[in-house]
Amino acid sequence: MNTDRKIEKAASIIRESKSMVSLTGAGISTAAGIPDFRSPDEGLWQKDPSKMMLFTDVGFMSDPKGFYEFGRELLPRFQDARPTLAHRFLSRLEAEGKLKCVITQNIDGLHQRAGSKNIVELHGGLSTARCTGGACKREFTLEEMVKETEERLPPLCPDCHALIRPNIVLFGEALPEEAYRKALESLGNCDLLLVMGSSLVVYPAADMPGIAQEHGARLIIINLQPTRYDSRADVFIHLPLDVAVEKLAKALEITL
Ligand code: CNA
Repeated sequence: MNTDRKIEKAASIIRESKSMVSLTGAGISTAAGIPDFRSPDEGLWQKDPSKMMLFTDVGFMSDPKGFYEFGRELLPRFQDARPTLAHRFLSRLEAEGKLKCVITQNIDGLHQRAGSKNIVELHGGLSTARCTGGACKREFTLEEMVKETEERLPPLCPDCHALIRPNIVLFGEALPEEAYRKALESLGNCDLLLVMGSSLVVYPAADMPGIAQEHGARLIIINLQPTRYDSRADVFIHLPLDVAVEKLAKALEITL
C-alpha cells in the first residue's frame, strides 16, 4: 500500500473510532529538539552506548555524578522544547472527545504543555524530584533540583543530605502502580490504539499494542523505523511524525 492510501486508511479508522488511546514514545518529541534513545544517528545511546548504564537503577546509584553531568548537558533541550504538531494533534482529538487517554513513555511534559488532560506517564516525569533518604521524603521542583546541582554534584537534600533523584523510572525499576493500572484500564476500553514515535522495545509498554488488540482494538503505528508490531497493525506508516500528522489532520479536516 502506498503512503497516501495508508494515510487515507488511518484517517478512516480514526474517523470510525469512538474511544481512542495513544501510546507515545521519544520519537514524538525529536522534532522539538529532544533526542530519543535509539534513532540511528541522533539517538543518545546510538551515539554513546556507555550512557545506557546511567539510566539503570544500579548505574544511577553507583555513578550519580555521571548521571547528573550528562543530565546537565541535556536539560536545556528539555527546557527549550515546545510541543510538536503530533502533540497538538492528540490534544485536539481529546478536546473533540474522541481520544480518551495518552499513555506516554516520555518524561518531557510536552503532552501537558500541548493541552492534553488525561495523560498516563508510565516512566514518571522530569518536572519533580525527591529525596532518596528513607525517612525524609522531601519533594523538589525541577528548578529546586537544578539549584541544588549548582551547589554540588550529585545534588544532596538540604534537610538530610541524602541523594536527590528525579521522579523518573530508571531501567530496572517497577512502573508507578497507579500509572500502570490506568494504562491497562484504558487499553482494555479502547477501540483504537495509535502508537506514535516508539521503538516498542521497552517493556511493559512494548506489550501494550498486543494488550489493546486482545481487547478488540485496532492498531495504527506511526514511526520512522520499523517495529515488531508493524505486521500486526491495521496500518503502519514509516514517516516523520510531523509529516504524517499534517497529512492525517488534512484528511480529517482538523486545523492545528
Ligand atoms: P526509542 O527507543 O528511542 O525509540 C524512538 C523511536 O521513535 C525510534 O524507533 C525512531 O525511529 C522513532 N522516531 C524518532 N524520531 C521520529 C520522528 N520525527 N517521527 C517518527 N518517528 C520517530 O524511544 P521509546 O520511547 O520507544 O523508548 C522508551 C524510552 C525512551 C523511555 O524510557 C523514555 O523515557 C525514553 N526517552 C524519553 C525522552 C522524552 O521524554 N522525550 C527522550 C529520550 C528517551
